[in-house]
Amino acid sequence: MAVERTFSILKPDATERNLTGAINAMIEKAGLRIVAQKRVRITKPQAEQFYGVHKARPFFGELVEFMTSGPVVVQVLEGEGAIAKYRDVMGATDPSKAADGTIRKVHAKSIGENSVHGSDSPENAVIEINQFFSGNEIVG
Ligand code: FUP
Repeated sequence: MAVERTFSILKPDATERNLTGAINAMIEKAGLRIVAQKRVRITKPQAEQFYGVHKARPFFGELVEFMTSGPVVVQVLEGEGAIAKYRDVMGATDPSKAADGTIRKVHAKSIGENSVHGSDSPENAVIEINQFFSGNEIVG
């Protein structure tokens, strides 16, 4: 399987509960390498752009409000099949449906405050990484 990069966000509910290290340990234990990472505040326009695909959904306003409510940690993860692998490590969007041992099962509070984001395709991984990182910030 090819070495890939995927984009990750540790969301405000995770940073608020001081879970950056605990979640990073789960990421690294799964064999993914954190090749870029920074703690930032996402602006409203950035959140609206990032989640543009969900613009018409009833939860869009709440989602943007939540993602701008506190610090996040944006990351680039690298590894074999990193995109699918990180989706497995994250678990289902709704933590009550997430498999045991996944980040969302262990840490997420609800379907909205679900601790982590991970890209869902190679195309979106490139778009999302480029929204938050310049090339020289990624060190593999
Ligand atoms: P995921 O790829 O697992 O992050 O899930 P989606 O792309 O379907 O949804 C993106 C975010 O929208 C979720 F992380 C949380 C939010 N969301 C809700 O708040 N309610 C929903 O019913 C679905 C998604």
